[in-house]
Amino acid sequence: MSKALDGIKILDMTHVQSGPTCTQILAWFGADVIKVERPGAGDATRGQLRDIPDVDSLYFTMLNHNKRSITLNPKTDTGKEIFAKLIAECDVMVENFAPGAIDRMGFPWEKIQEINPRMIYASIKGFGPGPYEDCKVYENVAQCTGGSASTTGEIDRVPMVTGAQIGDSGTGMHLVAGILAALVHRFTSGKGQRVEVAMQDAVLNLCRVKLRDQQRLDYAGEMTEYPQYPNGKFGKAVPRAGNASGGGQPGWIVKCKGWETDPDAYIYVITQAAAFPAFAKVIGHDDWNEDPEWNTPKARLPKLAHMFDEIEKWTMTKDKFEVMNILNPLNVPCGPILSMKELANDPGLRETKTVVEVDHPTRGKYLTVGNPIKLSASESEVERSPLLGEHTDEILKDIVGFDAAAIAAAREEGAI
Ligand code: CAO
Repeated sequence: MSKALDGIKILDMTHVQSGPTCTQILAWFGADVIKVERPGAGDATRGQLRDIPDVDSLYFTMLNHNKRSITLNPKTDTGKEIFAKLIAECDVMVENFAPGAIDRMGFPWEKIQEINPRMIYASIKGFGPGPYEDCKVYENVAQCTGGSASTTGEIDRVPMVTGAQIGDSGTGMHLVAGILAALVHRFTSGKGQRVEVAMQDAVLNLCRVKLRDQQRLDYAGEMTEYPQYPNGKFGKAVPRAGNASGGGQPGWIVKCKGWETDPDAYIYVITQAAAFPAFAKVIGHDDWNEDPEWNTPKARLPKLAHMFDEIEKWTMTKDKFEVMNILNPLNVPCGPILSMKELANDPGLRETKTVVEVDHPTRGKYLTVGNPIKLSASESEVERSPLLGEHTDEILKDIVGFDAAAIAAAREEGAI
């Protein structure tokens, strides 16, 4: 089966998480991703959070599948020559170094365009143009500056970062969309272009509903579906709302049987209006269906805390999967809190290759998340991440046109 991005070459100057997430997706779609790494060191994540001494970390392997690795120092003379040739031969260059790092290597955008006018040059930075444009940024900085931390957490408690890597992986996914749009545009324009995503912007985009709520709050001074209504206080900014659904249908996390000992014995339930009568009946509150104090969404709004307490009395009599099995046929949207342990062993996720086992020459077998984007005519097979510089010689021969003597000289110079 051919792959969607067969024939597309990516010059991958990414490191850590945000950029590698982007290029890994492109590799899964079939692009030839050439990961450029500093000679002797490589991507810093190869050595971070290591579980096995001297073996590439899971941090690295799980973000760099299906890529080739070349060691190259573009700051040396021969390194510059090789890098220029790679720019000439590739379709897309992706980087997420600190602001100005690629310019300092001697390759500003103007020079890249001169070498290859069809090049799509995609970058991730922490912030867009403005007072913070030179700052270095990691995941949680982006979550804090993009509106996520301010709106996440328990009511009246400290701001919270979330475990989902919306700053890094979220930005990487935005960059994928920009690169694919630029590739399509190149078919008609014949020209490359710059694609830039700031981590702050990507997080804010993912928090778009909270900017919606800010304007609703500015207008009305309160928001009736937030847990602060009607007894708590609203300030000037969108407050943290615990586990409130954030949408037009009230939801909350409630305890299930076993919660005393199992930290994940909980379920999220949403009291969607259309399914409420059946939901009320199954939890033993058929009386709510006749009572005007309960039988409309508006009437229920000031009593959501009490309503979820009553729901919880019922969910605590069943385990989270029993609750799901009872509520699903009633069209009540709900989701058990699944731990990483449960997800790792979920047969359905293995079946769809969303969770896959990969074999690695120095670490052995490990689990990873496969491509979550399923294309019917371009299936993704997850291949192990490359060892540092594993493909240096083959790339220099096949793409750069170096012979064995030139490769040996480049190695002697410290360029590769
Ligand atoms: N050969 C030689 N030098 C290389 C090289 C190579 N193959 N690859 C990178 N380098 C050099 C860079 O040129 C840079 O040198 P100068 O500062 O002298 O120009 C140097 O390595 C360090 O790069 P850096 O400043 O990007 O790395 P850092 O560890 O200090 O910062 C990070 C890391 C992530 C904070 C920063 O890269 C950044 O802000 N990136 C943009 C935002 C981003 O993507 N953040 C998410 C990271 S994932 O959590």
